[in-house]
Amino acid sequence: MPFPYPILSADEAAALVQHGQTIGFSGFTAAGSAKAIPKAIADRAREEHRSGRPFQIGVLTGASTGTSLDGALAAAEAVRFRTPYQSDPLLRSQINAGKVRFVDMHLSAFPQNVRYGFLGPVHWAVIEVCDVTHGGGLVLTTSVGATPTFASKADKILIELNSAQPASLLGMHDIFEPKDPPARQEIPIFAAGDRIGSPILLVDPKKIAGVVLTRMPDETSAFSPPTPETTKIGEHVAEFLVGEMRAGRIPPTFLPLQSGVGDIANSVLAALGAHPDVPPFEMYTEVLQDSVVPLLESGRCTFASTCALTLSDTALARVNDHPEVFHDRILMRPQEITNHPEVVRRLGIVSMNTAIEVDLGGNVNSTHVVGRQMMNGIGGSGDFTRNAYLSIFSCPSTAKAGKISTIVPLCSHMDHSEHSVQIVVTEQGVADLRGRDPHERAQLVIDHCAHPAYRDQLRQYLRLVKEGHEPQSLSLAFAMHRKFLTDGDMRNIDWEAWR
Ligand code: 0RQ
Repeated sequence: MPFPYPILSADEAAALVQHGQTIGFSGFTAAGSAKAIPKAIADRAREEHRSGRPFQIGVLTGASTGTSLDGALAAAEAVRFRTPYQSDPLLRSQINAGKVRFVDMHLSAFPQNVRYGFLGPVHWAVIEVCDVTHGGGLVLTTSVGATPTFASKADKILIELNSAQPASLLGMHDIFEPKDPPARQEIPIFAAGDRIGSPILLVDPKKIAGVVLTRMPDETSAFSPPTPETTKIGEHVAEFLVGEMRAGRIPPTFLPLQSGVGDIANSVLAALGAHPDVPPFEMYTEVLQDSVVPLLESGRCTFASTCALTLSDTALARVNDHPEVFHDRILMRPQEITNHPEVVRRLGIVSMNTAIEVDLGGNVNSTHVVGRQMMNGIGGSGDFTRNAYLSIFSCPSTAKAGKISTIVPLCSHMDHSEHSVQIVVTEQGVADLRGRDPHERAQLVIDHCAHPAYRDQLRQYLRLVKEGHEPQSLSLAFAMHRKFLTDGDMRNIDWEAWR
């Protein structure tokens, strides 16, 4: 039977896209991101700009992407609007310079916000697949993200059929899109491994405008080797969870784990896997990173439900080369399902995410440096934190060679409030804030988590703000941030001078 869809070059596909349109691209982190068509759209934008014509698009994705997507489009100044999450350095600088409108959104809510029409029309879905059938069946690659929603909402679909992604990924996806209110029903996941949907994404074949043949590996960046700080944080988290199990607050069979993205998250999982008293565990998470691959092989991690395989080339090759080990132990689902508040609460997930700064009340800033400069976005951290059985945030106690304390009187931007954050961990130790009032919380955060170079000045602050339910001073709460902006260093503050 002849191939049922027009085969296009990436340039021909890009030529179909018009200035001002909104495109939903596949991808959740660099895993499964569209690659060839966004690069060609970037080239097209450059051409248009050279001819004096405007050309910019709205970019929707599952989460962050690879360099061929956000990086290439940003370099061509082709992004008008971006949501829900990004981590590309150039795009970040354009967002912070006010050149790109960026909306930071909870990842679980993003697909329904698209379906509800809150973000306007979606003109195109650009989807990477490892196989496509005559009847519009798509086998997605290394992530699911928001692709099912883009495919159902978009006017037209362009496909990248990527032969670098093996067709053996078939069977690792669990595609399920909830109905919208008032027809919404429960999401019937009662254990991390419950399969509720289809291994194939079915789209209307009439919407497929063309297929671009590619051979491009995912652009996942390598992890840095663990540092003494990240190792210590990992050990603290593992010890804390073992203590919870011994105290009977975590069942002996353990609870499913969610872990954020980055080097700290990678170290925490490695430490949990290595701890002799942590029993084999499941993951119900949104990103599967390298450290989980050996744990799945050894049986320390018995199942991983995820939205993406955010793996280095070598780790991904291990998964692809050994389907007999991995295929029954991994399911990739849409972000709406991996991060769904209902499921997170029901399964009793232990959530572990990373903070930029934490304040004395236990509020967390995950997104904005000194309250103004966007880093990446809230991602899925809020979906898990607000609904977890136990919500843990970790970070090194200082940043920028000690000039910044990540423990501050009041966060300069608030993503996760004291009502959701339960445990704070730095390389210094663990502050368990459960059942503690604001004054007790402040003391615990300083004593257990602040760096020794900052403890005394934070204690001085507490002595200045004894009154009230919240130990805060409206005139001094941001004095450490203000000192950093003036002197480039938060250390050795003279509180009276900053009133
Ligand atoms: O800067 O890169 O210039 O060295 O921030 O910090 O310590 O390397 O940590 O890479 O894990 O990122 C919160 C940003 C942490 C990330 C955040 C500087 C620091 C460094 C990175 P350099 P680290 P990580 C699942 C869950 C939100 C989304 C989320 C994140 C850089 O984890 O985006 O959790 N989280 N999603 O020097 C100034 C401070 C700082 C600071 C750190 N207080 N002030 N700079 N830095 N603290 C995933 C998804 O949702 C897809």
